Amino acid sequence: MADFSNDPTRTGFFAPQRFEADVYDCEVIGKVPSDISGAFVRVGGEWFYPPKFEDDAILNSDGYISMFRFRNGRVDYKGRWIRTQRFEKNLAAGRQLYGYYRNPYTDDPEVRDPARPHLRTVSNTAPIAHAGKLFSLKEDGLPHRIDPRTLETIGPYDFDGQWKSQTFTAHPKIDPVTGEMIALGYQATGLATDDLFVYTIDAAGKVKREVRLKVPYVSVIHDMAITQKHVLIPFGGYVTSRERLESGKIHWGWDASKPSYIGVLPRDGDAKDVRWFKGPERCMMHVFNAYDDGRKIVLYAPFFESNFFPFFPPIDGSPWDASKARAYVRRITIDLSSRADTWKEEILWPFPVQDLGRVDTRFMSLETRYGFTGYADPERPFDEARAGNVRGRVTNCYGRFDFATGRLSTYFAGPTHSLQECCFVPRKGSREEGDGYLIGVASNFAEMRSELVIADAQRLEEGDIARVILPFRSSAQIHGIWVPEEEMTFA
Ligand code: V55
Ligand code: FE
Repeated sequence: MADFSNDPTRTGFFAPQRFEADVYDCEVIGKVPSDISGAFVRVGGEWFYPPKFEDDAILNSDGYISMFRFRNGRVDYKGRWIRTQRFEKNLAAGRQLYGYYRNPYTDDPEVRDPARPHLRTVSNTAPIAHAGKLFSLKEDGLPHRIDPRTLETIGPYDFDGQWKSQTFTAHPKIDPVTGEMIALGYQATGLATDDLFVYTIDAAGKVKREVRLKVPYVSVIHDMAITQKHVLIPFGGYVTSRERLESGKIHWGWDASKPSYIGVLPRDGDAKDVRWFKGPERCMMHVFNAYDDGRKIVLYAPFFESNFFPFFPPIDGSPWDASKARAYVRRITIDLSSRADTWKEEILWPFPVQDLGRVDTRFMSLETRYGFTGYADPERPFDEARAGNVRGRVTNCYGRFDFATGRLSTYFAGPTHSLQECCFVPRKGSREEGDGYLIGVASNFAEMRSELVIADAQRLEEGDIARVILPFRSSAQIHGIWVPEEEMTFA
């Protein structure tokens, strides 16, 4: 048997609990503002059965969707497994049939199907709500439709046959002006293929445009950004190939010699219009937002210096370097009037942050002033005596990073808490950027339970207005979204 005793994803706070949950009218410390109405929907992963390989990636764990449903100052919690084909097959077999992260060659013979790798998705990365439908997403497969009231899985969705890529990004972007959803699928025609399909889906949920591109090299294209005029496609460093996968390795390796890229595609353009801008070694996972500024594009993103993921090892056999697995808030400026194929990059704050950056999504694709993300403040030490179960990195603060002035406002969760990705909730009736609440789930290591914290996004220093208590450790979130009340009524 593999020894999992030191693995923070299988022991301690994030040890799998395997159950589905309903908690009605959760216990609250403080008072939940009655003007918050809708749901905080979260997707993450948990091992239902242990992985086949002890060095597998936590990114390969089974999808789990949960929500905090806000109504009239009360909150209900619900959590459900995402019933992918893979989940059902494992459950029927009573064991883990699937091998390494995105390597179908390592699956048990009865489910091995390298020609259709998308069928083994765990759908564990992010939710999105668009055109009256709720989905869970992972970049190696199709969206899974979810019933927003029950969180039951309806099944994979291909937009009435109009979505032709095998895969769909975990980070589509919704244009608040047009209501369109811009999304991409990479490795669109199969394992390790260099096909990238970019789609515009109209406000009614119909595919309106498709552009088929080739990538400079096959890599993780985890996130994307949109402006009013452009689609941005950042990636870098990770590599794979058919040969790598056939040899039984985990999907990605890190190649420090590879440049990073940002593809810029006009939203009304074709494949011939894409420009690939090139930069230094970078691990480009998540973005805050981007916008057009005349002939320039400004992108705010918390990119890492180098490989963030220890389980995707360097291909040259060198050890993973924790000191470079650090994300900084960056401003990237791309000058479209220049013939140069590179960008300008500034680090705006000198300390590392969580790379799970959020903005007020009413301003997605438009000029934004505020980015929100977690970070570790070393001035506020962790209480090791009371929180002995902590492993790995601690994120004790949420920051509001003011890109215009360089000011940082901070919410501190306490000396025994670590924070997951935050989410911005607009205040009812407000139109001003950043007017609303900042919410997110904290791991309380002292009590071994999860707590949803709610703070005023314009008064983070004042601490939380309310904490919603779960009497257990919540399944780990990767990403979450705010779904306003109006959108919770759909089927
Ligand atoms: C990420 C997460 C994934 C994945 C690839 O955070 C990249 C980045 C949870 O799954 O499959
Ligand atoms: Fe992500």
